[in-house]
Amino acid sequence: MYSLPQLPYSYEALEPVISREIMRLHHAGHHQAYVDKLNQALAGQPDELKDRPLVQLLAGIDELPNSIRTAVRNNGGGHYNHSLFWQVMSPNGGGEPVGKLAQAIEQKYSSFAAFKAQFTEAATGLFGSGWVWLTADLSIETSPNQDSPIMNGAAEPLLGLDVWEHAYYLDYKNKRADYIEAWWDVIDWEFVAERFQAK
Ligand code: MN3
Repeated sequence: MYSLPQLPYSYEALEPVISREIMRLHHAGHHQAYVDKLNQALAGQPDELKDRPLVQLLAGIDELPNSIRTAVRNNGGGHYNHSLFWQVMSPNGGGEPVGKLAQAIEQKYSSFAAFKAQFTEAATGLFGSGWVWLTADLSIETSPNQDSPIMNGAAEPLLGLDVWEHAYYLDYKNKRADYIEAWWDVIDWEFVAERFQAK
């Protein structure tokens, strides 16, 4: 059985970038619902599927039984994506990465500012609901709905940004670009760098 992970900070910790109200609804409401529906989908399935680690469950999404494939895609994806999203943010976040991650980003994008501009463009341009990712090989990718790079068999992403309206609408209304711009102030680059160096 999957369960809702605790946030590594309080609901109000990311204010003013993300309000207490959004964090509470997003974590205790939306994320909890993904966990509950994932558990419902797996109930009655063989132990092999129930016991399979989430990353492997999602990597093998196309081989799952028809009857649960869409539910696991949406809700297992939602659980995985949000579990990462909470961790890539911190009340002490912001600034720029340092060390090997900083060097690698500069090598690939020429500067952190250029990387930030490209990531922001992908996030503002994504139509509808979805996510923007910094993948393990430092590419910028988007995915619709609750899809995740690991569903294509790729390595786990380093960083993800939720651009579903539920992530910002209460605070920013239709101004997605303002949410994205503010979000850079809460990115936990230390956490992202640890993921980068652990791969
Ligand atoms: Mn969300």
